[in-house]
Amino acid sequence: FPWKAIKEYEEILFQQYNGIAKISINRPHKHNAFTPKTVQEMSEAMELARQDTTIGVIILTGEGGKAFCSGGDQSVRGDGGYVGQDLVPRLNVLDLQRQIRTIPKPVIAMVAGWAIGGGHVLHVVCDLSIAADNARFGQTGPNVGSFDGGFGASYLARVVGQKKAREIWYLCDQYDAQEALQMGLVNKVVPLDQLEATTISWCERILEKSPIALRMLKSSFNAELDGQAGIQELAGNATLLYYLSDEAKEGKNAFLEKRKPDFSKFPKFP
Ligand code: 1HA
Repeated sequence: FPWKAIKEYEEILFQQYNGIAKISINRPHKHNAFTPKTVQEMSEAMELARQDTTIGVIILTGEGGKAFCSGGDQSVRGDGGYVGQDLVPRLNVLDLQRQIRTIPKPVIAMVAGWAIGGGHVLHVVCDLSIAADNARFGQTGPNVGSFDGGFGASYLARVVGQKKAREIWYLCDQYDAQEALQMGLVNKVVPLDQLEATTISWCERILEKSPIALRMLKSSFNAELDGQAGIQELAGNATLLYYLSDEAKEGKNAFLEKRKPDFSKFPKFP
């Protein structure tokens, strides 16, 4: 596919093709483990994809075909988090997880090879996951001295159920693509050489749909789980729709024209 670079980064690729943005971790020598810089670059790319009104869907993936992401780079793990060039320890992947969930466009994880640890959680929080037949899924926290008790626990349990989520974390087993499909952890499994074509075809089908309907649905799925923050998202979309109406425009116009608003012609729906 003729991907075009949107912006150059050091640890990720950020490209677009026909309304699809692709954010790809580019550290295949480490199975695409992330550093604070990788995450900071992904965060910026996600925000650019959000602001770009020509982008309707985002693919999250890893380069090389052997790994989606193997979690935090353990070689830069310091006291209190993962350490970058500024020597400050960070757990900034948690902010990226929230961005993935709140961006009002579908995010699809395109998983080849390892999706492990904090890398597994990244695919879990995506709207959809498409796996190659070589994909392997699992958490490692209790083996390597870590845990993700946020979306990594509670949202995983919403996806695969409490028993399975506890098994995944307590045993730290690795699951193949078919097992992942069976437990509802991924939407589809395809041969590795068809992974990108299938993912793009899903993106193209999504891009044919009503963007506001998709936006409302994403915030509706979130609202049920995310409490006040989830309701804020859903309500923000209600405000967006209201602003598009003549009724709301009457209020704004009256203010600017320094007159009393006349809402009398608008129906009081039953
Ligand atoms: O839990 C959190 C967080 C929780 C709360 C808030 C923030 C969080 C942020 C992050 C995380 C975490 O991600 S903790 C979990 C960290 N990740 C792991 O424990 C996975 C470590 N990797 C592995 O277990 C294995 O590499 C593997 C099962 C994915 C693949 O095994 P394989 O095929 O035998 O490959 P391997 O030889 O191990 O890896 C290839 C190269 O990649 C190795 O480098 P080399 O010896 O060739 O120089 C290996 O060291 C490197 N590598 C792989 N994963 C990581 C890594 N290097 C650093 N960090 C890694 N995560």
